[in-house]
Amino acid sequence: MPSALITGITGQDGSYLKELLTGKRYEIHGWQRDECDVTKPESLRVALQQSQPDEIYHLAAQTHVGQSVKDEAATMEVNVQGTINLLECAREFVPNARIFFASSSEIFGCPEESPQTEKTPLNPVNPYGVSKARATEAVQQSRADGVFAVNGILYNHESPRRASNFVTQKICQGAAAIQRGEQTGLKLGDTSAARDWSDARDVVRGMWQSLQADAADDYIFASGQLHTVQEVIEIAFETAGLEWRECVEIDESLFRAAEPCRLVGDASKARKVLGWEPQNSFRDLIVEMTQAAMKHQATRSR
Ligand code: G4F
Repeated sequence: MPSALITGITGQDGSYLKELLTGKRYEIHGWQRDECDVTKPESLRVALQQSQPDEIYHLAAQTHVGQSVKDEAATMEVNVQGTINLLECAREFVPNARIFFASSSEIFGCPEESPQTEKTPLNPVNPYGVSKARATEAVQQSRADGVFAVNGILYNHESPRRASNFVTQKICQGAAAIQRGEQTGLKLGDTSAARDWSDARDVVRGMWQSLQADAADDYIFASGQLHTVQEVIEIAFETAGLEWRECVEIDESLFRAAEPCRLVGDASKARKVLGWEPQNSFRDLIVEMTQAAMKHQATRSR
């Protein structure tokens, strides 16, 4: 029976990955922060020696871009030092383990080219992007030293399990709450912002596929399509049977000082080498998230 260790197992991606690997009959070891803290090497050493995983999926991170501006030091400690600690401990105590690192499109920031490929130069524009860029390079260094270490360069990926501080879920839950009369309006930042959104379940499948390949490498996981926050609003409010113009208010305090530019990914390498095939479309995903939010809120208020 293969074994896998997932850091950040309770998050959106970790919970889907746990389900995927359970279906493949893996023995799963999951860490939440109170069980093993990646910023503490001693805690890592004990946990790795006990679990002896064949595969490690390093998903734990400070993942909110806005929060990274407010608390840069904590973002760097968890995202950069935490990843370096994990790479070093794994090399020493489980040298044959295959390691997946959840990198981000934010490493490209304002890139020279669009769409981006695995060869596009890094140019992050916020502390979160800088932290993921440094950790991505640490993973590449580890690979050069002989470790089977993969960077999955993940563009935005969403699902009904997405936390509500990310814009798609904020909109879908907001529309559902307004429809039930529990909320009167929804305040948003820059609705012209565009992202390359995928379904988290498609991305998680790619994580697993990347560790089954013959050799370790870097892979972009993205839809290759840009959509705006405004499009998310229109699909979600239409699904909830509401007129968005009567509900959405722009709040300039929610605008970000530094936005990345045209982050859209070319996933042809993952498609070709790993046979990765995303299954869900942007529209279907937003409809599903809105319907799930309506169902959840109805159950809660019963
Ligand atoms: O949903 P977001 O907060 O996601 P963001 O910043 O793109 O980051 C996510 O994707 C990255 C790439 O995969 C990950 F690395 C990262 O960990 C995270 O998963 O914001 C999306 C866009 C931004 O342009 C933001 O300015 O939506 C805009 N936006 C407009 N109004 C808002 C809001 N974002 C949030 N969170 N809340 C708003 O009210």
